[in-house]
Amino acid sequence: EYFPERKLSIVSAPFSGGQPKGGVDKGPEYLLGGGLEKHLQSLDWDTKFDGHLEFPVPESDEDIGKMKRPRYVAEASRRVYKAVSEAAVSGRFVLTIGGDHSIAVGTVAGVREKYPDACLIWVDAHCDLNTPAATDSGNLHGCPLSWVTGLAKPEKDDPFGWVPECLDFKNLAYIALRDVDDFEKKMIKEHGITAYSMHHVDKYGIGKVVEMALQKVNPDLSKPIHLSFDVDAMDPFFAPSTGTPVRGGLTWREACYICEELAATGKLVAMDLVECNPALGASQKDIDDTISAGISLAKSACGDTLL
Ligand code: 5AB
Ligand code: MN
Ligand code: MN
Ligand code: MN
Repeated sequence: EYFPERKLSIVSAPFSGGQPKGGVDKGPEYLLGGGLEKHLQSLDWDTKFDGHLEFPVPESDEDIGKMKRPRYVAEASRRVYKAVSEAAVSGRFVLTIGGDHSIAVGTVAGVREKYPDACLIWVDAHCDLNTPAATDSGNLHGCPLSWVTGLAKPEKDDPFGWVPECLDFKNLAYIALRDVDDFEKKMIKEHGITAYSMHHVDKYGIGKVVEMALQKVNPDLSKPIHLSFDVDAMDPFFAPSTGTPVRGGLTWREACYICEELAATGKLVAMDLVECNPALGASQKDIDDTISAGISLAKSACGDTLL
């Protein structure tokens, strides 16, 4: 058991520079406003929240190749990296709230500072594995895993030069995929990455999929687990307020189940909760639903057993 004293840090990363839509930087405010801390405290966690990280906007930030806002994103994720590694090293469970998924460059690197062998369960409609050369959109929230896995090799003076190559493909498992770019499909095959799409969720059921994912990347549960949860993994019916919604996703319960099951291993050391965008959605209800879904995921990951 990693956290007998149930101490937890909330790292707030209100960042939107990894994609073009405003509002995802308001995710943390809404999650906290929705009572996130209180809910975790009611599960007996001692929560520490030291305010929102700040991300300086560079004076000029020309595209580098296809990369949009490369300096802004690289510096933001470096700040997330520092905050996350500090929280992890202090012996607390680290809950990082975003923000767009580009901040995972920082969470993945930060968590591995304390837990170098941690496996990563990436729950998302997307793989977020594009390299700067392969990305079609140039949006860096679609690329975070390329640097930490070493797939992308920063050149000299590249703003992402700070990123350590810290994640082995054998420690990565995807769940809920359904919008995967050709390059990413190729990488999954070439590197033998563990990947369960919605097809697998339908075929085997979510219980079996989580079991198989753990069997692949953490067979005897000897390693710590880092969960990176993009709310667009859920079906837009449950989490409509997100930047890149894709139909045919996880139900509310399937999404919570993943978190519950990982919590039950006793090996979960960190969670990212990203891509809640309260500026999107057709109504107040869409926003409220997305925020409550996010809070439920965090509660599930923090050991809410329902009974
Ligand atoms: B998210 C796409 N693969 O690279 C790209 O929401 C989508 O963090 C990326 O998963 C979605 O632009 C990034 C088409
Ligand atoms: Mn996504
Ligand atoms: Mn994502
Ligand atoms: Mn998205």
